[in-house]
Amino acid sequence: MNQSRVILALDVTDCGRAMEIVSQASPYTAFVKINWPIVLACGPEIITEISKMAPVICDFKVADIPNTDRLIIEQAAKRGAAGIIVHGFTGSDSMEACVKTGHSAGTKVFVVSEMSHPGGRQFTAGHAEEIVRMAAKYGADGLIAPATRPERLAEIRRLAGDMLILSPGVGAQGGRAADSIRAGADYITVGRGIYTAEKPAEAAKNYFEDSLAAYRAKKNL
Ligand code: OMP
Repeated sequence: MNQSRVILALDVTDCGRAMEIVSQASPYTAFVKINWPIVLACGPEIITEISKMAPVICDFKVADIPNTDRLIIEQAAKRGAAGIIVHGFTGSDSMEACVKTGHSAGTKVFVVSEMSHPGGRQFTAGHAEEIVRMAAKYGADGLIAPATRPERLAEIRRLAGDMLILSPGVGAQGGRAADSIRAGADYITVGRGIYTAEKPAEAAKNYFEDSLAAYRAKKNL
């Protein structure tokens, strides 16, 4: 992995174009995050294909009973996922199953705390603190917290201790790279801001530079 603080959200359904963007942007990205659109368009082999070029986070927002969570995470890990994103609202037994399965399969587990879109205020915001505490209790590797609300991101950071924070909402949703890192994110997640840009590599480089400068300043590096 390089020193990048950028996660590329590859929500692209043209498989050839997706691989092109990964190869152009990979010098500037720490992880490639894939979600259902690309998996449904290109098949689950895409997890393995992209893993050859960059570590892949499977953003499957796993949210089920413990047994189903376990089966999903095992399959993603088998395909090469370095990380998986799960929901926390499913409760402690599901959380425990996700973390246990992920760790025994060698996959990091990231838990959604508060979502970045306006609707994220409606239900997730009111339970984010409880979800953060539960994720910490069961040993999750990190959290997802909104770049669109730096004040909420800062509050989640305060409760998160050493857990990683991955922060979506930079670019198309209005969040800013440096603000998110300063508020407490370890990584920013950027989709449309990179893959719809005329020059994705250039866009990725800009996010790379802004986030890394803010990260170094925050860590006194
Ligand atoms: P853009 O809005 O195009 O930059 O994409 C953001 C990416 O982050 C998408 O893949 C979303 O599914 C994901 N995301 C959010 O936007 N908000 C959240 O609260 C959580 C996620 C996520 O889990 O990554």
